[in-house]
Order: sequence, then structure tokens, then C-alpha cells
Amino acid sequence: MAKRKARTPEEASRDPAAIALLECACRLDMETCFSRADNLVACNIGSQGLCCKNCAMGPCRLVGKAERGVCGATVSTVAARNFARAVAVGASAHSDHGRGLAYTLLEAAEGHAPDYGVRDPFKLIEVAGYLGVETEDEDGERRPIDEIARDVALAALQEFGKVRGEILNLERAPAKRQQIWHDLAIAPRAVDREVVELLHRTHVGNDQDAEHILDQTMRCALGDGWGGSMLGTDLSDILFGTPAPVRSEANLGVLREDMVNIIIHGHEPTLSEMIVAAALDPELIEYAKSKGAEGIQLAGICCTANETLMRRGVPLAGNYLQQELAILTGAVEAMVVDIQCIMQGLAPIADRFHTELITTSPKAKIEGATHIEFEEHRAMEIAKEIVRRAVDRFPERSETAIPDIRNPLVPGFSHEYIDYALGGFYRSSLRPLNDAIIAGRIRGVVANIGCNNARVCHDALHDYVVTEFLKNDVLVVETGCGAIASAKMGYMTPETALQVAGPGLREVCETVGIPPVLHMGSCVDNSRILTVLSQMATEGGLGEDIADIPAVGMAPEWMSEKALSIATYCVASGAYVILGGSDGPVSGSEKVLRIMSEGWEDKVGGRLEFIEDGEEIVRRALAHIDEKRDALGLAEYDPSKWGRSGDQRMPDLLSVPFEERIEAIYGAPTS
Ligand code: NFS
Repeated sequence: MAKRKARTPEEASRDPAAIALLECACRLDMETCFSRADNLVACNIGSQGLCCKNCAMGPCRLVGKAERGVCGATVSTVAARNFARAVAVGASAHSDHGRGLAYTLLEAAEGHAPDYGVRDPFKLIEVAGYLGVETEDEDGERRPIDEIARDVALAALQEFGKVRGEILNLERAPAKRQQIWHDLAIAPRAVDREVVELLHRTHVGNDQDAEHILDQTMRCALGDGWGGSMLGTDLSDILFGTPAPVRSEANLGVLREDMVNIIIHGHEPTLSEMIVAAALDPELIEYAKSKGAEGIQLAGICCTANETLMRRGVPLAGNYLQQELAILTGAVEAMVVDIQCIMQGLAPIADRFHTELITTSPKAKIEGATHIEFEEHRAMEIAKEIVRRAVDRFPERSETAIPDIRNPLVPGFSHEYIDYALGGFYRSSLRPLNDAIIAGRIRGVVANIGCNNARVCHDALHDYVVTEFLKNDVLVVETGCGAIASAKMGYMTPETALQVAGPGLREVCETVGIPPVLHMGSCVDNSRILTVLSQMATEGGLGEDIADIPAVGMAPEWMSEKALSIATYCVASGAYVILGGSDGPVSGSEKVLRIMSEGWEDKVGGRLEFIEDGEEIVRRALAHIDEKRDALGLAEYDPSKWGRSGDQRMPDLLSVPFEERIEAIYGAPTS
């Protein structure tokens, strides 16, 4: 197997906590995803989308003189089919997560899951409206909350496999966008149906027109964004509360030397919410003390982290590439995982320490891990059992290496809270955001989302692009592991980031009291970003469709199939999306690259591009934002107009004589 030169820890990660633990891994001669990425050279054919293994006549590798597979499939057909399959998997992952929450709500509403209930009845009523569920009886009286919750859960489940019609949440998009979907016949009908049809079309001898395959790919991805993911977000808010700002901390330094440390990792909030409650149980805290610990510390990794951070302020241990490193601290008693983005490499590392790796989902087992299957109807009992097992491991702990690195953050920016923060209690709205963009105080908006990738220097691209956008007065909204990267960088407090933000953005953030990088949640919560963009489009002044807004979406360190589904539904919703870190999974086909960029732009107003280099990502994103500003007839972006008012200026002014002060304000006298 070909090897590439092993990177130093500083080359492998930009995060000082990760670097410290990578040094530790070297000393202990332990393998991690970073060293495996160095040892395994990625397949050059597969990475370009040129390997077809859809039937037993292959695998056909379309390189050199081989322009067709055995069946005659062309390079563009193969690349498009491979991309389509990846999107189908990504859409399935998000959507199955959303379906799981619908079942939890149903169980709770019917009284079979007593540890759950409706935490946000206002959101329940709102979502009932979207799903066509009556909230009042014939006499105009409010129906009991449990009845509405049951009907909302059943209506949500219908969205996955309904016989007729379309996904109901599509109506939450701007009217112009809905028209585009209908005109192109890519409005998704039911979530499962679009996934199945897309997979069907990629079977040998079926759909063999790259553009046609990619149309269905958009339809399937839209079923994820406006269907499965949006339901996942809505139902999580109903069950566990709609997020609002909380204070927390991020990075591996949140682990405690004197406490039982439990890491919750994966994606679904269903079990992790129970573990949060169990860790606060006085009896279990006493039990931890009886074993010599001061208490129980929870910390999260990946999107479970984002879910529990947004609603409960549970600290972030780290993002995707830090999962193995967390165990390497030697201070983790248990790592509890559910679904998605969980590395199998955790099992051998946990084996070398006292850490118990516990799988909990009937959908995801790992050889070598303890499996404690989660059941909603005895959720708290299971959560307590898990916490107790973690406590039992505490006396087995030996040497630890917790890096003393953590940063404060303020997460919790649901779209509801952003509305409220900008518009106030009586007239919550995005008007001030639109006005700030129209005036040019805010140049545009970037959604920086997505994963880490072991083949890209950990967090380096996230750090770079976010810093550049802030300097250029671009408001950044984030989810997923990208959000965790910014949290670790310290960009998610109003104070710290103001040192970096450009003058106009700084003014807006100071006035409203928000950080210039807003944490909007987990990856299913990218649906919150769709909602914000839709509201911006309908608020007025920024056109009438998502495609008109000076905004860009990006995942500079993406690696998962979910990221491809997100990128595709954002494009199909009208956004310009950049996937970074490599030439991308269809780079072997010029034709497919063209369909996804120019072709999709003509069709749906959004385009998808794969750009390896950070500087180029920033350059193209800013150019796009400026083009959209121009098309809307907005003032040219001019940072020199801002930042010269208010008390920011006073400390400087007061230190100079009066005459000079006047000159600083009004310029040199002209006569
Ligand atoms: Ni998103 Fe969240 Fe992270 Fe990537 Fe994985 S955790 S769902 S897929 S790696 S951002």
C-alpha cells in the first residue's frame, strides 16, 4: 500500500489541543485517523468519481483510454451516479434521524415514553400549522397538547412515505423558489420516495443521462433539507426546547481531572438529553463522590455536542477529528455514541485506556464496544445505568494528559432567537439584518458548515475562511463541526470576535450584542439557515428569492455524504455553495462539473463548486456576494464608511489635543 510522508502534529492540525494530543499519540506509538490518513494514499480513480462498481461486470475504472465501462456507461454517467448515490446516503442519514424524533414524539404523546414531553408548546403549535394539524376543536377551543403532539408526530411520519402530494414544508420557501421547483419537476414528493427513486435510477442499465440523474439528485436532497432535516430540527425543538443563547466552553480542556468525564458523541439528542439529566442526579453525583471524584462532567463531540450545547450549554470537547484524541487524554471514563460520524478506530484506542466505549443505537454497533440498547420507554433508567458504569471506571484511571485549552462561547442562535435579537419582543423580524446588508454595514452572509477531513489540516480552512470573512464584514452563521472549530478559536463571543470583525459588522454586532459568528446548531439544523434565508428573501429589499441574497454556503473541510446532500439542497434552494479541501468527487468529469456549476445556475440559480485552496474560496465567495449586491442595486461595499462612530473612537480621541480631535472627526480644515 502506498504511503505518504507522515505529517508533524503541527501540519496535521491547527488546534493546539489536538497538536498536544497528537504528540502524545506519537510518544505512545498509537495510531489515529491522522496517521492512518498518512499511511493510506487515497485512490486517485475513486476520488475523481471514475470507478463504477454498480454491477458484477466491473468494477470499471474509467482512466486512460477506457472511456466507457463494460455496459457502455460514460465517464459523466459514472461520475453522476456515484455522486447521486452519495447524496442518497446523506439524505437518508439526516432523514432517518428526523424520523426517529417523530417516533419519540409519538411515543411521548401516547404516554409510552414518560421521560419525554413537549418542552416547547409554542413551537408545537407553529409546526402543527406547517403540517396541517388542527390546533383547535370545533368550538374554537385549544386541543390538548398531547393530542396535537400525537397528530404532529403522525403528520411528520407521513412526510416520509405519503402516497400523494409533496413535502409540506416546501411552502415555507419563497413563492418564487417554489415555482422554480415545480417548473423543473424537482419538488420532492415524499422523503423516502426520492431516496428510493434516486437509488433505483443508479442501477445498472437505468438512468444514463448525467443531467437527468443530477436533477433527481437535487430532488432527493431537497427532500432532506426541507423534509427530513427540517422535521428533525422542528421536532427536536418541540421535545427539548428551542435554543436561545447560553454560555459554555469549547475544546478538550473542558475535561476535568477531578471529575468523572463522560463524552456524548454522535447525532441524536434523544439519549444525550437523558444523560444530561442523569448526570445532574444527586444520587449519581454522590455515587461519583464515593469513588473519589468531585462530580460528573459531560462534554460532547460532533453533532450530539451541538444539540446539547445549543439547549443545555453542555461544553464541547471537540469536532470530528478529535474523537480519538479525547480518549487519548486518559481522562474519559465513558464515550457514549449513537449514530453517524463515529470512527471504528475508537474501539482499539479505548482498549488501551480505561475508557468504556458504549454504543446505544439499534442502527450502529461497533465490534469491541459495549452495547446498551436505548429504548425510549425506559430512557432515564438506561441513561442512569450508563452514567453509573462511567463512574465505576473512575478508580481505574491512570495517567492523564488533558490539554489546558478551552475557549468561552455563546451558542444558541435558533432562527427564532435571531428574529427576536434583531427585532425585539414586539416586532421580531430580520428587518435590521436586511437593512444592514442594504446599507453595506454587512457585506453579505456566509454559512460555514460541515466536517473536518483527516486529509486536510484539521480546522485550518475553517479558521482561515472565517477570519477572512469577518475582516471583510461578512456575517458568518455556522453549524456542525465548522461551528465547533470557530467555538474553539474563540470567535463565538461578542467580545473576542469584535477584535477581528470589520468596522461595519462590528457596529452591528455591538448594537445587537451578538457575536459575528452565530452558532445555529447541528447539521440537521442547516434547515434553520434555509428558514433564515427564506425570511430574508420575503422580508423585502433583498430580492424575492434565496438566489437573490448576497450569501454563500461552504464546507471547506467536508468529508461525509451528508455534506454532499446539504450542499445539493442548498444549491437547489438557490445558493452558491463551495466544497473545499480537494478537487471534489466528480473531478474526473468535466461535463458533470459543468452541469453542477453553470448548468445548475441556469436551472435553479445556485451553483456547486469544488475549490481546494482557502484563498480562492474566500476570493470567489466575496466576488459572488459583491455580484449579488450589484444585481440588487445596493451600494458598493465600502468599509471606510463605517466604524467611525460611537464610543469605539473615544479612547483614541481623548488621548489627543482638542484641535487634533476635531480634525480626526471632520478632516483637516479646508481654508
Ligand atoms: Ni455534519 Fe454532524 Fe461533523 Fe460532518 Fe459529521 S458530525 S452531521 S457530517 S463530521 S459536520
